[in-house]
Amino acid sequence: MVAKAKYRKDYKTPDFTITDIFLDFQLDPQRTLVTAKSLVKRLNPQATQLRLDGHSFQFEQVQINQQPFSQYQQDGEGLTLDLSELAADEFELTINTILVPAENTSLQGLYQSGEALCTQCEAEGFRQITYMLDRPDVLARYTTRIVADKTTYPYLLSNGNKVACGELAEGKHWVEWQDPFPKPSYLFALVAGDFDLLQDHFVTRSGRQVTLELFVDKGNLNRADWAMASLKKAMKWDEERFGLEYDLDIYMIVAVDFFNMGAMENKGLNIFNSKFVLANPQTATDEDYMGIESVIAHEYFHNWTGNRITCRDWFQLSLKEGLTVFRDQEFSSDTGSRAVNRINNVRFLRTIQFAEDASPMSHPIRPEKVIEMNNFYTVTVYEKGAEVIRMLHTLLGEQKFQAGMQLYIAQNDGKAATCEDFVAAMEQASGIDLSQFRRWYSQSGTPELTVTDHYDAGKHCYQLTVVQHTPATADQMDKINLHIPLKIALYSENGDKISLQYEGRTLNDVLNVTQKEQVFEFHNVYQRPIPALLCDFSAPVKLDYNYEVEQLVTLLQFAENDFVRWDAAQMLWAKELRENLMRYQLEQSLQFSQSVLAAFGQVLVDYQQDIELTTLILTLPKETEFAEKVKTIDPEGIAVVRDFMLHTLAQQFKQQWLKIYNQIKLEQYRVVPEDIALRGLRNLCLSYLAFTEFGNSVVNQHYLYANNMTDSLAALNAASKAGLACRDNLLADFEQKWQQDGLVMDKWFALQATRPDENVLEIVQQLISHPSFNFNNPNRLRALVGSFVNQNPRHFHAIDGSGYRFLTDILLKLNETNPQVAARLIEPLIRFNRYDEQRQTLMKRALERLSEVENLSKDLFEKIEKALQA
Ligand code: B3K
Ligand code: ZN
Repeated sequence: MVAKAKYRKDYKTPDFTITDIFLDFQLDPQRTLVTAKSLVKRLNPQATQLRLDGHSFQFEQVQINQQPFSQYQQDGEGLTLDLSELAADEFELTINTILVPAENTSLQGLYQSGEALCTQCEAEGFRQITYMLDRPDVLARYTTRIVADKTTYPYLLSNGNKVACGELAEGKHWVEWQDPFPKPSYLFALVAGDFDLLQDHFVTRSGRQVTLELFVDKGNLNRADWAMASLKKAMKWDEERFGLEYDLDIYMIVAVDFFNMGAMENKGLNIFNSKFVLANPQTATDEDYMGIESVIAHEYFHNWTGNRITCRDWFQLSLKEGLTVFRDQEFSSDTGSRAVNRINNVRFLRTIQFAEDASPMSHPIRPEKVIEMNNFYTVTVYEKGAEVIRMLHTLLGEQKFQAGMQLYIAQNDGKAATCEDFVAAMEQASGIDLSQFRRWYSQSGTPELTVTDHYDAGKHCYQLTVVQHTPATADQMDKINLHIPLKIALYSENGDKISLQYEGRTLNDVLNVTQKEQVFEFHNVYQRPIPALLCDFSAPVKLDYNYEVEQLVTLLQFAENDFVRWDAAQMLWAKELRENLMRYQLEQSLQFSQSVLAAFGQVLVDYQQDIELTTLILTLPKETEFAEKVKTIDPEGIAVVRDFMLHTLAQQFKQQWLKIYNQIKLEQYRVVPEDIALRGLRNLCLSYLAFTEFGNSVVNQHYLYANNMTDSLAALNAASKAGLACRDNLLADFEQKWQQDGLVMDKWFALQATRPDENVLEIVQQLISHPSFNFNNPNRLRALVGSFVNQNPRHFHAIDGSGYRFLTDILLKLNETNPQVAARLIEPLIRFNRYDEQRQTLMKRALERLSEVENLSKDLFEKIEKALQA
C-alpha cells in the first residue's frame, strides 16, 4: 500500500489556475463522454510542469490550444503535463475522458442512483470525472452542457442558471448551464433523471424573486412539502439573524437514494440523501422532521459559509463546517427550543466526539496530516468545530460576533480562506485578544477541568479553584493551556440563585480559564453555595467536581437554567451507573439510590411544568452514552446495569407512567413543538410501561391506533426492547406494509439490528439477503450493519469475537465497492484501547486480517494503520 500523507504545513499556492471551464457531458450510464475545456493561467512564471488530479476513468486525449498534446506522463493518480516548450501564460486545455457511471459504486464522481445520474465531488470526486486542478483554492467559472436521452432523463441540471436548451436527433436533448460565481471543483454538480418537481419561490428582503425547485423520485411529491417549507424558513432566518441573502435566481434540491452522507451544498444545486428530504406523517418520525429541517438549513447556509467563502485547503474544512453547524444549531434554537437543542447537541458531542478524541483518529479541528480527506468529515471537525465557534460567540457576545462575521465576509468574499482569516476577523472586529484562544484549532483531545472549592463562612467568601489538563492523544503527546470560557452559577441550598460579586461589583457569569491552575473568588456569599459548573456546556471539556447527591438533587429541582437541571440528572445517572457496575463486578446485588429515585419521581409529578425537559431528564442514557462515563468499557456490565435501571424505573413509577400515558391525548398529527413534546413524553412512558405487566397490551394498542410513524415506531421499539409477546407480529406487519420503501425499511432494519436477543447477529446476517436490503445502498448498510456495530454494543462486542468477524467480512467487501462507507463503519473496531485485553486481542486480530488485503483503500488503510500503531 503506497498511501502518501499530506501535511498542512506543506501548503503552497498553486502554480497554475483555471479561470473558466466548459464541460460537455454526453450522458450514458454505460459510457459517458466528457469534454473539459479549461482556460489555464500560469501564476508562477517559473513553473513548467502542470500536475492535474484524476483517476478511475478512461483517458482519451489532451489538447492545448486545440492542438493534440503528447508531452505528458500519466500515473494512477493524475497527469503531469510538461509545458517547458509552451511560452504562453494563458492557454486552452481540452481533455476527453470516458466514464461508466452505472458501475461506479464508490458514489463519488459521476454515478447512477436508481434510474438517475448524479455527482458527488466533495472532497476529491471531481477528479473521477476528468483531469483537473482539483483543489479548493482554484476557483473557476463553470459552463456545463449536458446531452442525454430525453425519455430517461427529461431533467438535465447543473449549477447556476439555465442559459440554453434544445432538441437533438435520436430522442436526445441538451441543456446548458452557467454559474456566474467562480467556484472550486468540489462544488460542481450535475443531475440527470426523471423526477416529480415541487416548485415554489422566495422573495429576498431586497425584493429579488428566487425560484425554488425540489426534485424527488416519481410518486414522492406527497413527501416534499416539509423540505420546501424548511428551505424557505432557513432563507428567511439567515437574512434576519446574519443579514445574508441568497444570490442566484434559482435554488434547486434533488433527493437521491444512493448517497454516502447526508447532503451536499453544490452551488445552486444541492444534492440530498432522500432521507433528509422526504417526509410525511406516515413515513417520517418527529426526529426525521427535525433532521430534515436542520440539514436543509445547513446546506442552504453553506451558500455563504462555504460557497461564497470557501476553504483554501482541506485542512481548513472546519472553517466552513464548524461555522455552518454553529449556524444551523442557532437556526434550530431560534426557531424551536434553545434548551432542548443545546441538550441534544451536547449529548451527541459528549458521546461521539469525546470518543473520537480518545481514539486513534484523534485530531484537532484543523488537522495537520491527512491521507484520505473523506476520513476527516468528522464529529471533531463538524461538532467540536461548532463548539469552538460557539465559544467565540460566548466570549464576544452576539453583537461583536456579528460584526466579526460581517468583517470576515467583507474581507474574504469570493476567496478561499483559512481558519486564521476567520479568527483574525473576529479579533479585529471585537478588539478581544484571541491569541491563546487560537490553540483550539491546533490542539486535539478533550480538556479536563478539575474544580475544587472553599467556603469561608466568616468572610462570606467563596473560592473556586480550577485546574486544566488535556491528556495526551494518539496524534499529539504534549498539550498546552487553552482559553476556556467557563460559565457558572451559584445556588443556595433551597435553590435560589446567588449573584456573583467581587469587591462590590457584579461579575460576568463566564469565567476566563487560561492558566494551568486558577482561583476565582466571590464575595457576599452568605451560605455555602452549590456551584453549577459549565452551564450550557460553555466549552467542549469534561468537568470534574465532587458533588454530593443532595447537591445534584437541588440543582435538578431548582436550577433556573434548563441545561443545568438536565446536566445534574446526567451526573446522577452516571453515579448510579458507576456504583452499580462496581457491585456487578463484585457480584453483589444491584441497587438504585432511594434519594435519586425520589428526585426523579418528583420530576415526573411536576411534568406539566416542562414536558420536554421532563422527557430528557427521565430518558435513560444509551449504552454508548454510559460507555463514556467509565475508563474501561465493559459492554456486558453496562448492559446489565442499564437493564436493571430500566426495570427499576419502570416498576417504581408504574402508576405514574400509566397515568401520564393516558392523560396525554393527541388527535390529529401535527409537527408543532407542543405536540412533539407531548408525543415524546407519552412515548417515553410507553417505553417504561413495556417493562411492566401492562406492557404487551399497551404497546400492542399503541401500534394499532398509531396514525403516524413516530407512534408506530415507538411501539415497535418498546416491543422489541422489552421482548414483548406482540413483537414478532408487529414487526411482520410493518415489514409487510413497507417492504417496497427502502427509507422506511431502514427503521425496521435498525430495529432488528438493535434487538436484545442473544441470536441477534444471526438475524442480522440473514437480513443481508432480505429483498429490501441492498448492499450498495449506504442507507441500508448504515441501518442494518451500522446500527448493529454502533447501537448494539453488547452483541457487537460478544466475547467470542463473532461481532468483529462479521464486521470484518462486511468491510472486506466494502473495501472494493465503497471505501468511504467502509471507513465509517470500521470506527468501533479501531477503538480497541477502551476494552479489556481479551477483546483488544480479538479486535486487533480483525484489523490485522484487514490490513493484509491487497488493494486496501486509502480510506481503510489510514484508520487501520493509526489503530495498529497506537
Ligand atoms: N459538505 C458536505 C459533506 C461532504 C463530505 C465528503 N465526504 C455536506 C455538508 O457538510 O454540508
Ligand atoms: Zn456542511
